[in-house]
Amino acid sequence: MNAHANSASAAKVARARVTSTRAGLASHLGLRESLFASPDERRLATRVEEGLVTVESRLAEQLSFTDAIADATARYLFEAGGKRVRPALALLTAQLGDGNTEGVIAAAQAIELTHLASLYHDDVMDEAELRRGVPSAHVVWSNSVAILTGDLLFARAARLLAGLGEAVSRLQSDTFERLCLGQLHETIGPQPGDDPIEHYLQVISDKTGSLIAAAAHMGVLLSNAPREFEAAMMEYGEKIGVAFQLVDDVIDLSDGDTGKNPGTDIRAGVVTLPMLYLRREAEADKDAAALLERLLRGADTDPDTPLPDFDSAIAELRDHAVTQRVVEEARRWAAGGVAALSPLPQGPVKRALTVFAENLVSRSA
Ligand code: GRG
Repeated sequence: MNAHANSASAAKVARARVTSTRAGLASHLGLRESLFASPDERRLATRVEEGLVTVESRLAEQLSFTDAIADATARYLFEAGGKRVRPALALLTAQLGDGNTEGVIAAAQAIELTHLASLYHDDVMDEAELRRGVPSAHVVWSNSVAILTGDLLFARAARLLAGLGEAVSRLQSDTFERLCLGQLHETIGPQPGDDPIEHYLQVISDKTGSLIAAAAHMGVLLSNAPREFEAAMMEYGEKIGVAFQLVDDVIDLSDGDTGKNPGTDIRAGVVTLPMLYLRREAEADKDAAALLERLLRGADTDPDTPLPDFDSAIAELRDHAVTQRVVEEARRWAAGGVAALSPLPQGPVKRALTVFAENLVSRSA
């Protein structure tokens, strides 16, 4: 493909993504429906949406490595979808300061590229078949290609942040370190003496909370917002990030629009909080022990082989009290995030962040 055709195609993709990003902002953050009633709130929504449009088209331009293979592999998951939650959050918190500055736009791209890079790597390690409703990159190409694509994306994220100051580059490195540590601790599992549930919560704080916290923090850092909001944004992002992951654990048990079968994570042997709670319950309750056994029989089996008993065990787990407890735990984390917003002035940003946290949890209802 020549350079002109390449950029025309990137622009077309960006336009399509912008449309779905707008829908994504409305549906995933739930902001349009539940928030933007007053003129202030509508102005805020417009600024965040304008920022998302810019981020989306710049990302499409960023995913060009003067190498047709690298372009194809790097664009693959970007074009497959994604909610763009992290850039939306960075743009939202930036409205506490000067709004969509060039630094904020660059950081929002870098955060999404870091997220994208981690998805390529994660799918290799989890041997995941699907991502964003399409076959995972390692299934289409190979493990090495997927890993190297993640590395390329991570390199591009670092370049976008170069020159934005020491605090920004330190935040990006610390976040990257936590992503890797979270993944490492998940891979090796709890060690003797570790509580498996505390271990899991630490893993998801590192794997998911850290990047969402960094997104919220970057928005404040790069918009010249008051410094005293920084710690609040980190705490808010971290806590809603944990809530977000816990909700994902519950969504894994449902028929939804993820393109995955219910219980895909459990079948792949991925640890989730409903399973950890069930394990704890199984120590004292024989019905829980029987359900756990049926679920474990399906774990690590070929995902293409039908397992009707595993499917019905997943349906039972979905309706089980342990899953309800995970939803309540997610609500507590989200409420902790909202409580962290106390230093922020009353206004549309604080209200949007509150609605965002609340809507995160209601995704599982
Ligand atoms: C190369 C940056 C890098 C990291 C290596 C693999 C790894 C270390 C860390 C794994 C981090 C990871 C994949 C955490 C899961 C985070 C998560 C909740 C993913 C799903 O996020 P959504 O729902 O996805 O926002 P979309 O597709 O909507 O963007």
